[in-house]
Amino acid sequence: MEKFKEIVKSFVSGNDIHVAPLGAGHINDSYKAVVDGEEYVLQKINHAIFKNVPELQNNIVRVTTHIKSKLKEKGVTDIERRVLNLVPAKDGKYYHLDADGNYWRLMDFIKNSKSFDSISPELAEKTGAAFGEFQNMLADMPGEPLYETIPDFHNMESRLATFRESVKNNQAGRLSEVRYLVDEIEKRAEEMCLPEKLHREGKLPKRINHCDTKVNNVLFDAAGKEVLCVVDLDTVMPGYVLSDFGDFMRTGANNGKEDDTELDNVSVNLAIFEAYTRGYLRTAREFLTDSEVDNLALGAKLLTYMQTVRFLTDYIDGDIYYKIKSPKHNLERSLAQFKLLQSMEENFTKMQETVRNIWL
Ligand code: GN1
Ligand code: MG
Repeated sequence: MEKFKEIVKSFVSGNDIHVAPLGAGHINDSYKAVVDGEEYVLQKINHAIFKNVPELQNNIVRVTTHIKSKLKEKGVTDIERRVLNLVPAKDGKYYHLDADGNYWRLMDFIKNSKSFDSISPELAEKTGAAFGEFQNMLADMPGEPLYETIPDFHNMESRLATFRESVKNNQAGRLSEVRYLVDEIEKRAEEMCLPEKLHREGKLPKRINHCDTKVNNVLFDAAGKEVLCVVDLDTVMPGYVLSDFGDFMRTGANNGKEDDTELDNVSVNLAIFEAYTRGYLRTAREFLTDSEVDNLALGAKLLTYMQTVRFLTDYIDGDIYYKIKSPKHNLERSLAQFKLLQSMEENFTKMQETVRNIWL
């Protein structure tokens, strides 16, 4: 507790300081800090994953500053609830490096808000509109491209290269157990690298993406009706819009859980798929090109495939990236994602038609 208080005091002064755990991300550690009645979110940034914290924080400052100016232009009055606000440390930096080499940041806590961990079509449509609007507000952000906080984060070619390296090294001795899944991944490799190919041919642009479009990364008002803002901006970086679209479908349009061990539960939920597409295309319509729209449904398969690969890579490596809750957690996650992918493959024609019908 004393240590937490010292960290908080590197950002803001106060006499009465309380810190308690908050939320359940896979990557960073989050806390709620209350300083003389003022509420904040304190986070320890996982710098094994986000290796360049100053650049990471600089991205978030640029993105939130740009969104604030957009909201002002639109005449929005409660801007402090519509976008994250980073609190600078007393030395002016947007992070604090402690004596143990850990990086911390502080943000204002958005009051009277809630996020959802389960989904409905109504919620999916609002979430789609929120992420579309997020991309739309950032579509004209000036300056250099954002820093890639995790290089090649959603680049399938590079994910496969890493995966193949892990398979070759077999450092945890688990390969024989997962051979079948490795083969299933290889069968689909070429199809899943299509977006990278299209980009090289000049047919698919990169834009500012959120890169973690889960429903619980959207804050709603206390009644759960109106969207307030998009949070978790660590992975905001250049990418294909199909990635953001696809990652929502992977997480939201699944009848089961991401790590469901009951594989019969896992399948694509087409009502959620349709509702999110409706919301997303409403707010993203202004800036999207035909080739981006043509590849949205592929994005759902691609991000599900990518996550199958990422969880399996971590299992093969001996669980060095994701926090796990049981010894086979990464394998169970990978199998559940693969089941979802198979269901999307079965329903792919319907998914494409849904996108096309709403777009036209
Ligand atoms: C991680 O921690 P969380 O849930 O925001 C991961 C995502 C994965 C996700 C899998 C930086 O996100 O890319 O899709 O787990 N974030 C990072 O559930 O690797
Ligand atoms: Mg995240």
